[in-house]
Amino acid sequence: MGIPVVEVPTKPFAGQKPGTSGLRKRVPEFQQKHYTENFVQCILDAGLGSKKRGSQLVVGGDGRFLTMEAVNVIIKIAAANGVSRLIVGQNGFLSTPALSHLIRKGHEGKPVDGGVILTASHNPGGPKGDFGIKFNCDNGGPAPDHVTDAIYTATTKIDKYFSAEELSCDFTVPGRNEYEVDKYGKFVVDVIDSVNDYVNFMSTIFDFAKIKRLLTGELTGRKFRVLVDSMHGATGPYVSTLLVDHLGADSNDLLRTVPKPDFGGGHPDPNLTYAKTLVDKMKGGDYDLGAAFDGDGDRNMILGKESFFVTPSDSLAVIADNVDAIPYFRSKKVTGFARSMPTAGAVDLVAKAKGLEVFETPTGWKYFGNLMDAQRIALCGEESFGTGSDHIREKDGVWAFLAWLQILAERRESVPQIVQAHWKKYGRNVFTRYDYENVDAAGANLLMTFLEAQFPAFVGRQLSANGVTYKVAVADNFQYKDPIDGSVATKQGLRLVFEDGSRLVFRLSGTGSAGATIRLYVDSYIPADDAQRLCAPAQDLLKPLVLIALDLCKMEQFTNRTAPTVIT
Ligand code: VG1
Ligand code: CO
Repeated sequence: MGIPVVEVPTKPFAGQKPGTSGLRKRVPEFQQKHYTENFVQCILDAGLGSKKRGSQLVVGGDGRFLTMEAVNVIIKIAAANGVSRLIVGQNGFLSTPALSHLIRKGHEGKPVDGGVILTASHNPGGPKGDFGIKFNCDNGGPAPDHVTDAIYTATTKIDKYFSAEELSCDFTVPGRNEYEVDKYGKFVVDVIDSVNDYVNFMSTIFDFAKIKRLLTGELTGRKFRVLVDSMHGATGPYVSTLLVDHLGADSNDLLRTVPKPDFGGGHPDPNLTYAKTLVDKMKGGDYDLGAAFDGDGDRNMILGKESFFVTPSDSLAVIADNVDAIPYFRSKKVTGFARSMPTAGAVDLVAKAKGLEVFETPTGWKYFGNLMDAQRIALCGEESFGTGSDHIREKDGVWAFLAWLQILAERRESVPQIVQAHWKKYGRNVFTRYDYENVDAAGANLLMTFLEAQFPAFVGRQLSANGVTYKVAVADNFQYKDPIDGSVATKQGLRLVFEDGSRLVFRLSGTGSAGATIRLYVDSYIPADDAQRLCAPAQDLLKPLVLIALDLCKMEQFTNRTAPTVIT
């Protein structure tokens, strides 16, 4: 007699619709009876389909509040649905990039069919914070729209889930756990070390010896100091092992490396607002490179000496321009790059110069997956502090930081020198994003409708502020046709493209858990030969387009907000 499979009657919950990156809600919502169970059952049914029985899945997350409970639910439901094996990070802990890698790597010679990631990424955690569940497919990437749509449809119809209620698994200790489950037979939970595989993988992508020589001073005769802020999120253990054990950095230069269920009360979002501690410490000038990462470890912020801020759009373009510095890229054919639509167009200019393809995709990493699988792109990024390559199918904060270290070891120039040289070569895409968080959803929708209605009349119009004039070349609601499978994503953001390549984008967030968030993206292009303005403060250069944008959308009238919640 094995562990019994129990059929539990349930009812659908409204709103279990995955957004830009999984289902994200406040913790109390997930704590409702059957809420998490329902969603997990739907992931297994609709996400795996006919592959469900006998499948192998990786499970883990950023360690936020509710992680342990959710892992327990997943183990019991997986066992009762005929899943054959779960590979679970110790304590349910895995960064998003590490999890993506584990899916792709396979397990003991057998392919892995997908993974469940427990995170709300950069959203705050704790009993009143956010929790999230995301399904990734067998390529290691976030499920594409047709899969998340199917999961959502299942959540609207569910009337029962299956659970091996009596199964109890201690996933705080690495090792194999075997069970006999009624109906399905053997069920295995392999609890694995959360850090080793990822660290080993990084050592095959980068030249650790050379990075170590940079950090210790052997390369240049001067110690190169880094300052890293893990914001009590998932990257702490990875960064400690990599930097201290492998690359010779000083452990005192690693901040907030202990993962906490509530991120120490902070907002684990690596930008100039929420990673202020790092920004302030970098201002002193003692450190050459600073980096911060988000809750689940897929985002990164890069700072140079004295807090010189590298915009994520520039970071992507600089890495693209220097792919040859990174052993992984040298060992393969780099065929193209991609960026999400709101991301500034800096990488496009690099692709053009190198004669490579460049793709513009909707917001969200899931849209890069097909392009990577088809080997059309090797590197991609988003303005929202996401950078990554086809080594996995998620963005990867620690990877981006190591990429910068490798480039710095190769070029032996400072971060500002490298970025400014880049502008002098390609021109500069000055970028900012204004977020209006938690605004009234009706007002936000009205703003978008109001703006879109005017679009047909915009083309050819000249818009001016502070003595600068921009002429509208394109005004549309962005639509993307995936060149690999032909699927179409519509209504991905309102976009105004100007004749000089500058752009304005208006979009509603798909990751919030309450109200609506309006994002305004501003990308202002300064040509390389405009020596006077090229290296001027970003704020000054962006001012005219920001004023134009706020006026066009009547931000204050529709939202009652005179200023954004966050500027990045
Ligand atoms: C935001 C970002 C988007 C990113 C997504 C997930 O989405 O804008 O670029 O892919 O978060 O990032 P939205 O819909 O709120 O604008 V993470 O680090 O939360 O997995
Ligand atoms: Co994240």
